[in-house]
Amino acid sequence: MKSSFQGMRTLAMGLAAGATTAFWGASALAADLVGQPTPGAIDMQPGVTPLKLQAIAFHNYILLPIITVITLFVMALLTWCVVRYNKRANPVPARWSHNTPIEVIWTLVPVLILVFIAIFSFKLLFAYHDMPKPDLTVKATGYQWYWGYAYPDQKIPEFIANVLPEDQAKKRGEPYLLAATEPMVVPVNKTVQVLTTGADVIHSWAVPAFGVIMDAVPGRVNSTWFKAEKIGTYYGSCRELCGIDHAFMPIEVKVVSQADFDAWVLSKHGTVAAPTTTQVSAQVAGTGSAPAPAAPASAATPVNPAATAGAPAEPSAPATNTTPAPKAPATH
Ligand SMILES: [Cu+2]
Repeated sequence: MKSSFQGMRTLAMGLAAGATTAFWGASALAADLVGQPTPGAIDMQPGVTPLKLQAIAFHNYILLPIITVITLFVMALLTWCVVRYNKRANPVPARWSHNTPIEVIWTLVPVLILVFIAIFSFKLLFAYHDMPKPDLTVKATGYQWYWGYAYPDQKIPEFIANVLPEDQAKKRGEPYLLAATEPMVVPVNKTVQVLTTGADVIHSWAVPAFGVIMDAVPGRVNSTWFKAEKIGTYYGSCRELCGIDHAFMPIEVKVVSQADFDAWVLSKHGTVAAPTTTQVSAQVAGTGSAPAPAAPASAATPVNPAATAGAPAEPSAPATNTTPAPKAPATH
C-alpha cells in the first residue's frame, strides 16, 4: 500500500507540475499568497492546519491521479473507436451486442475504485470529526450581513465584524471584500472550537486555509475546529447564499502568538485566566448538573453546545447538529 501510494504521489506531482507549466507558464509556479486567493492560481490555497494539509494530500495524491488516468483511458478508447471503427475503416460492423466478461469488468472496476477512494475519504472525515480537547471556543453568529464573534471562555461578549470599506482596506493594505472591520483573533498552535449559528437565515463560516466550512443555521449550534500552525492573517467568507449582501460578509482570522492573544483579550476586557474549555467540561461530567452559562461543548464530553448561549445543558445530547438553540441573540 505504502509503495503504491508513493508511486502515485510521484506520478501526481509530475502530472500536476506538467499541467501547471503547460497551462499557465512558469510564472504561475511562483509562491501562492497565504490566507487568501492568488490571482491566476489554479491550485487550492496553501493550508496552515493539519486537516487542510491532509485534504490537499487526499486531493493531489489520491483523487487527481485517479481522475487523470480515467480521463486519459476514456480519451484513448474514444480515439481508438473513431479511428478503427469508422465507416471507411470498418464498413461491416459487428452484430453482437453483449459481452458478459466486459460487463462484469466495467461494473466491478468502478466499484473497486470507489471503495479505494472511500478508505482515504473516510479516514479524513473521521479526522475532521475527532476534535481534540479544545483550548478555546469561539462562537460565530451569522447575521444579514456580517459576523458576530463571542469568546465564552474569555468572557468576551459578542463583537461585530463588518466588511471593511474599500478605501480603508486599501489604506491597511488588506484585500477588499475579504478584510473585516474586526478580525477574529486566535492563538497559534491551539485547538480552536468554532460554534456556528445563524441569527436570521442560513450562513456558512468558511476559511479555506484552515480547510474549514460549517453552516450557521438559525435554531442550531454547529461545531467545527481548527489548529492553525502558522501566525498570519487568513481570510474566508460566507458560503451560503444568504441574501443581497451575501458577498459582503467576509471572515478575517488573525492567528497570533499566545502573548499577543492574551494582550488582545485584555484589550477586549476579557479574562485571560478563565477556566479552560476542558476544565469546564470536566466539571460538567463530574456533577452531571448544569454547567456555568459560559461552558462550551467539548469532544470528550458531549454537552449541549447551546450552553454557550445560556441555555440549560443536556449532557446526553450530541455535540453537533441536533440541538435546538435558544432564540438567536439580538443584533449588536
Ligand atoms: Cu451569509
